[in-house]
Amino acid sequence: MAVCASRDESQQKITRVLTFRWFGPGDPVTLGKIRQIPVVRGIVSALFEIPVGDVWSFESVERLRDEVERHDLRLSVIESVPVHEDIKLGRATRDRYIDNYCESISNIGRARVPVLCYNFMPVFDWVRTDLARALPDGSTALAFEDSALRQIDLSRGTADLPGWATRYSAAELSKLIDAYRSVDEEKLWDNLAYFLERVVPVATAANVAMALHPDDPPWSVFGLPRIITSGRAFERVIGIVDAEANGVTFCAGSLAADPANDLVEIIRCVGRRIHFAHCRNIKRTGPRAFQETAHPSDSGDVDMRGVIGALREVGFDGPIRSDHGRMIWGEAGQPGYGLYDRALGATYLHGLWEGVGGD
Ligand code: DNO
Repeated sequence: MAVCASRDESQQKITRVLTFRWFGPGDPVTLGKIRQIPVVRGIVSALFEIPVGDVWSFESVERLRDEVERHDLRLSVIESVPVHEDIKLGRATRDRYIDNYCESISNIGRARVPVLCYNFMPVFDWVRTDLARALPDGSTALAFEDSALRQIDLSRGTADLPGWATRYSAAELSKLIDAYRSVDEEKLWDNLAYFLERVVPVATAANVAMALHPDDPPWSVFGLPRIITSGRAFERVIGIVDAEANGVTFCAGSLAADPANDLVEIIRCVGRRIHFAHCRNIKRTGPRAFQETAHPSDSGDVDMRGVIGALREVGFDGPIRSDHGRMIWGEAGQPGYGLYDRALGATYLHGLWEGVGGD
């Protein structure tokens, strides 16, 4: 890779902590249960009820933080404050939404939450074509196949789409997808740069580390542009605004879906601009096809020991979380976000970290 990130020692203080995603008071995986997982001390959460584009008030972030702290855990990461489509599309109305975003960042900083994870994927967040693929051991996992994605009929809106999608009606969705016809990859990069140039100084002042999540899967879906797909893309992001607060989320599973991505090399190159790590595993099952697996290296294509070793080597000291567990032991719940397999993943990741000499 051409340019490596400079190791700027003036990095703001983020503590390395093993974290767990919590979807708020309605999550059946309660804070009380999370507290019983050995080694997990941090929570990753968000205010899911706030409409995209609105300001997150200080009081609302503070309430979330206090609820987490009542369980003797700390709110380590906000994942995510979603970026309004008008910003990604570069519409004239974007400035208003960027101002709101800046205000949310300031409030998150004031509430002393050190990391903000976000993404810049047009229309859809992560996408899968199967939420319960049966694995040989009797568990189920999320899976993706490009050929199956092509069978999904978006003229029915997003109702049929498995995954993490904002619910759009058929009419809204077709208007939005049409609007992206004039936004190619370079235009999307321009719109990302416009956004970063405005939000990063605010994040720096608020002591919040911005952590851009890679696109999942890391290629175009439904003909929409996707740009955060590789180590090269990460380098380009951190070069847009050369400030410590402008960083990325290293998501092993998202990046590994493309066999061209060498995870260890990406970590070495991006270095201290990795502010947050999602450590999950996948197994590639064909071209543009994969299924998720248990976290250990021998379950899938991610060399998790190599990933953790490289994070340690570059001096990573941010939050880490296990991600997208399988459904095991008869657990029913939100696909990818049950308790058991993610908890197994967390203790495994902690063991690897200890094994490479981390504290
Ligand atoms: C999937 C997650 C993503 C992630 C967002 C970040 O489970 O990793 O939904 O939260 O893309 O904005």
